[in-house]
Amino acid sequence: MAWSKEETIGRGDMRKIQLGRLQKTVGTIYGKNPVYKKKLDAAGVTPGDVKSLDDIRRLPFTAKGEIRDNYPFGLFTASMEDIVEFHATSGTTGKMVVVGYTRGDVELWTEVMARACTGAGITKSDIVQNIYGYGLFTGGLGTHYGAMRIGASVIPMSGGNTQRQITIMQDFGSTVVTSTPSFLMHIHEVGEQMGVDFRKLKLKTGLFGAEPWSESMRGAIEEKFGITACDMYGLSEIIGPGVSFECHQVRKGLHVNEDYFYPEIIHPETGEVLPYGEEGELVLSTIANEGQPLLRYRTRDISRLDAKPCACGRTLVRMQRITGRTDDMLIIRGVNFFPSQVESIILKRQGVSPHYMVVVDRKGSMDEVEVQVEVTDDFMAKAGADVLKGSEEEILKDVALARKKMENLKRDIKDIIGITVKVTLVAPGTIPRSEGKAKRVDDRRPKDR
Ligand code: DLL
Repeated sequence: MAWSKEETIGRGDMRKIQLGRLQKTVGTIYGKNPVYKKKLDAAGVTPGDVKSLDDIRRLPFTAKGEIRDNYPFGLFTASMEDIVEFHATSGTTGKMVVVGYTRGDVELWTEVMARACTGAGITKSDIVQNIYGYGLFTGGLGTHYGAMRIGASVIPMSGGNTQRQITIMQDFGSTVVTSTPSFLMHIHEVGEQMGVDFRKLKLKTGLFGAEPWSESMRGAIEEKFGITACDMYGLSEIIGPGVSFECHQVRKGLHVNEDYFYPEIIHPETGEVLPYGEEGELVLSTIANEGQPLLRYRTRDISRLDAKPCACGRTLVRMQRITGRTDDMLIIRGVNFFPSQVESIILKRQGVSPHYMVVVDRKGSMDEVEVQVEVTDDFMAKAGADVLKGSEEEILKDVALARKKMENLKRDIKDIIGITVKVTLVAPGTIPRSEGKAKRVDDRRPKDR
């Protein structure tokens, strides 16, 4: 599909669009939502104060807790007559975060998701197997709307049903998969046991997101499936998937649909706005949403912005792939530790699979970390065969090799992340698989810390 003109306009023109939309959004919110009005009054700002884009810094941040505190519809600005769809995220604590969409919001969402699909190189000739969950989660429907808009044929699979996913891939000749990276890896694992060679299927492209994943995971997916894997980012509070997307030509950073979502990077502790290029917490303002616009929403996601035009021709600001979340960050003996960092370390080593779990516990007053990593089927089969053969020499060799793997991983983690952890190798299939977002941390420390 042809690109939207906003994807390639000059920075000055983009800023004009953004300012006009921001002013309108602040005016609407102030006029229509009493909770927001009170908040803006308390901060001493009125809509008239937003005269330039830099004035956005005068507006207060919005935190996830505020949406929860006003559960379910307290931050809506549109009336229920105009709301046509709901989505929600459950999260791990407290009430759900609910989002309401007007017809205009669904149109906007469809547009940004069509951009993401086109960016990934998907066309109307493609058959898209959409493995994101349909329901309150935004992944399924958002991807569905965008892929349909560009004229692709969408298979609304939703998550789960691993074997059936494989059958459909084979029988329908899916050319695109849209999924969380972890679930696609699980599909691969099950398929391998069934003797499926995914590289021989018609798949050529994948659109991945909804959880942190690394460049090494991209490499592993591309190699195992013989596809080009593109990243896509979003969150329910802002719209769902489609906030930003990678282009298949360059794949260096995700193009932010900034004519709809205005991005800033702040220092997570001080709230100070950081210049482009510096890493910090991503803050997004919706500047065209109608149902529940959010000003300066703190995503907790860590990224960096880059305004240099991309070689693909798009001029949209790019955000670097998400490296972690400020609230996922574990502080272990004073060192900041993002569990997702473990993934690329594991993927660089042979004989272990990218299924891992970070277990944190407290022994006395010390926090201790155990990284459980699965060995591959091949490694397991060889060791098992040696045990059956009763060949003492071979068994000892296997044990030595396993010990070396643990030592190597432990050293890599110490070198790259800076903390000493215990590495345990576990049998294939031991770490629980997820059909949606993967759970990588098991924090067993007492809650009253
Ligand atoms: O995960 C929306 C989505 C669906 C995005 C499908 C991409 C694909 P939530 O369930 O509200 O929405 O979760 C949002 O997931 O704040 C990030 O922490 C994380 N996340 C989403 N996309 C990525 C990504 C959807 N590409 C939260 N890389 C966000 C890393 C991601 N983390």
